[in-house]
Amino acid sequence: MYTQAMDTGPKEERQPLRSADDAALEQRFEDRIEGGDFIEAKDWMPEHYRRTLVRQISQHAHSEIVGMLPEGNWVTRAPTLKRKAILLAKVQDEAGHGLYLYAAAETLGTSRDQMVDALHSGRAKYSSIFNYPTLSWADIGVIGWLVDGAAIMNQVPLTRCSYAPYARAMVRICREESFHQRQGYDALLTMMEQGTEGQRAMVQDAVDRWWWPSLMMFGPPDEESPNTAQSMRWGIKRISNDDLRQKFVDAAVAQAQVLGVTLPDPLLRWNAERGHHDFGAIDWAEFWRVVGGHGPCNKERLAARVKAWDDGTWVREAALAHARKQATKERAA
Ligand code: FAQ
Repeated sequence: MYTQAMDTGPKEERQPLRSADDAALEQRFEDRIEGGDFIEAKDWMPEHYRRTLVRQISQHAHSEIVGMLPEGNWVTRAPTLKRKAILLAKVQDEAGHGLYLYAAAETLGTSRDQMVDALHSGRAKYSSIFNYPTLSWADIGVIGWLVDGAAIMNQVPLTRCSYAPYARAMVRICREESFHQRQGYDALLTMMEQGTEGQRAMVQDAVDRWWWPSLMMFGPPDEESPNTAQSMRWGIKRISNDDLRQKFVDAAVAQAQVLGVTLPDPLLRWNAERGHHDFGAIDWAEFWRVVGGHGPCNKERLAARVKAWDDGTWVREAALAHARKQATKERAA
């Protein structure tokens, strides 16, 4: 089940009696944030800020790791050696992103084991998008174009997140994500420009299935997003869910035209007054169903992660035994 948030304590910030020292520390923290300063791991921070970061960063890390599964499914069936090599590199990059992010979250005092346990026991969330199946090779291109495209839109502002270790991890991740997006778009362009009628239909079918879930990646509408206001005050999130979603839609329209695919939304049209595209209603009931554990692949994804963790026990044990042996040797030398 995937119904619970990261178990990092009660949602409401408890209000213990604050000493004058605490109040001064908090004021100084707020002033630093207000002044655009970045917070480092050893700096004082309010407990709620710490918990919010652990929640977001660990969920982000889990998303990268679970996100390897839908694409990993196609590594053995990539159509050419070149596409296989690119896909392998991409999936490995996602593993690396997960590791940077777990490391960033660990600087906040939560261990990797605790985070992994929260994922495996269903207490932690991961992105809704990875609970959808990859039915054809075109899905791999569309994941690069739309899913990585949405991820970049959301993650570039995180390179300016007020928590410096997260911001630093995001700089590297965003560089790699931009390669991911371009490889997906390139694979689709090849199919659309050089492919058969059947391949073009396959691309359109994949776009039809992934478009709306990609819009959901940005999270609930601002007025229904419990975390946005505070996260923006703290400079964790720099742009709201709805504003990022709108930027993504605006960018995708032109890219779809170049590709020659139709975005599956009859209400999608340019609004000159707003200077943005209007778009149809998102099925938020579907989003919450998927987040609540009832998407097409939730059970399969979690089972795959738990199995990978269990199968890797001997590797972790061997690495620890090796490290102990090395330490003993060094002490003896
Ligand atoms: N799926 O109040 P908000 C990728 C939850 S990485 C599931 O708006 P917040 C790379 C949210 O956690 C993709 N749950 O929350 C890749 C909260 O629940 P909680 C992941 C979602 O945190 C590509 C509740 O709803 N990216 O794609 C989702 O302020 C290809 C209320 O929401 C990140 O994690 C969702 N889509 O804003 C890998 C980026 N949306 O925790 C492989 C960093 C919301 O209170 C292949 N994260 N929820 O119980 C963020 O920017 C934010 O956390 C948001 C959500 C924007 C995702």
